[in-house]
Amino acid sequence: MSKVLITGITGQDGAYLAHELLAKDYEVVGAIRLGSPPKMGRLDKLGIADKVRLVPVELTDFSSASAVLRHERVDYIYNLAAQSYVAGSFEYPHLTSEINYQGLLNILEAIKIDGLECSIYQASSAEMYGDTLSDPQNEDTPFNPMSPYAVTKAAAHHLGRVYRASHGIKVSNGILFNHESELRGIGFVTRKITSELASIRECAGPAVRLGNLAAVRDWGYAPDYVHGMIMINEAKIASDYVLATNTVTSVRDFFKASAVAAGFSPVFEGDGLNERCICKNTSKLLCEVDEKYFRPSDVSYLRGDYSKIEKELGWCPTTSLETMTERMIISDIEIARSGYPPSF
Ligand code: NAP
Ligand code: G4F
Repeated sequence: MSKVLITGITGQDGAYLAHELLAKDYEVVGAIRLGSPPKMGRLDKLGIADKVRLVPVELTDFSSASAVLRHERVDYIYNLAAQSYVAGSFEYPHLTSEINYQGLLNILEAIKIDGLECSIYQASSAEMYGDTLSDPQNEDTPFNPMSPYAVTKAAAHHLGRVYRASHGIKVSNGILFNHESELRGIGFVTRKITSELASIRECAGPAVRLGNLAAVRDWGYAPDYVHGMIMINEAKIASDYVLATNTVTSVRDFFKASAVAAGFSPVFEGDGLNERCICKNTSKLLCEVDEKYFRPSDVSYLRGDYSKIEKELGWCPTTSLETMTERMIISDIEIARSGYPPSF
C-alpha cells in the first residue's frame, strides 16, 4: 500500500484529494498546523475524518518539517498548504511568503539532506501569469505576477524546477486555474456568491456586495482537478502541467448563472460603482458593488490551455460550469435551511 502525505489536507483540495486516495486504498497522512485544533468541516462532510491520520507540523520550521518526513517515509507528497487568498496576500505578505515559499523549501531540503525517495506535487497557480498578453496560457507562458501571493507561488514553482534539475528530486508543478466546489472557502468569489444568494432566498439575507465584476476566470470543478494532481504526481517523469477548462466566464456572468440556479431572474443595471443586480420578478436587490472588495491590483483575464496534460497523461475536465454552479447552489441552500453557519 502506498503512503501519502498531504499538506493542507483540511482545505478544499486536500479534502477531495484525501477522499480519492482513500478510495484507491492509499494510506493517507495529513499535515495540520501546530497549536490550533484542525478545521475538520470538509473531512467530516466527505465522511473521511476518521480515515486519515493527522500529524501536527510547523511547515515553516525546517526541523519540524524534516522530522515528520524522516519519520513518515511517504511515497508521495502533495504540498497544498498555503495562504491561498490573493486579496489577503496584500495585507499579509510575510505570512503568505513563509508558508507558500519557505514551506516548500523546507520540504525539498529535508528530502535532499536525508536522501528520501518520494514524488512531490507542488500546488502552483494560474495567478502567476498575472497581467499576460498570451491567450490562452500554457506551460511556456511567461509569468507576470501581480500580487504577493502570485510572487510566492512563482518563486516556489521555480524552486521546484531547480531541485528537479540540480538534485534529481522528483517534483512536479501543477499550474491550476481556479477550481471551485461545494467545499470552496466562503471568501472566494464563487462560493461567496452561491452562499449569499442561498441566504437571500432562504433567510431574506442582504444583497451580495462584490468588487470587480468584470474579472474573467477559467473556473473548473475541484474533484476533477485533484484527479489530475494524482496523475501528475504518479507520472513516470516529473514535469509541469496546466489544469484548466479553456473556457472563460466573468464574475458578473457567474453571478447571473448562480442567481438563475437559485430561482431568481437577475438583471444588471448601472455601471462602475453604481452597478447593481435586481430580480426582475420581485424587484429584490441581489447584488451591489462595494469598493472595499477591489484589490490594489487584480488579474483581469485567465484562460488555460490544458493540451499538454491531455496529450501526455490523458486528463481533461469532465464537469461543466453549469453543473458545478447548480451543485454549489443546492448545497448552499441546504446549509442555509439548516440554520447553522457554513462549517468551512
Ligand atoms: P484552501 O482551501 O485555502 O486550503 C489551504 C490549506 O492550507 C488549508 O488546509 C489550510 O489549513 C492550510 N494552511 C494555510 N496556512 C497554513 C500554514 N501557515 N501552515 C500550515 N497549513 C496552512 O486552498 P485550496 O483551494 O484547497 O488550494 C490548495 C492549494 O492549491 C493551495 O496551495 C492554493 O494556493 C493552490 N491553488 C488553488 C487553486 C484554486 O482555485 N483552489 C488554484 C491554483 C492553486 P487550515 O484549514 O488550518 O486553515
Ligand atoms: O475567487 P477569487 O478570490 O480567486 P482568485 O483571486 O482568482 O484566486 C483563486 O484562484 C487562483 C488561481 O487562479 C488561486 F491560486 C488562488 O489560491 C485562489 O484559489 O477572485 C476571483 C476574481 C478576482 O478578480 C476578484 O477581484 O473575482 C474578483 N472579485 C470580485 N468581487 C472578488 C469579489 N473576489 C472575492 N474573493 N470577493 C469579492 O467580493
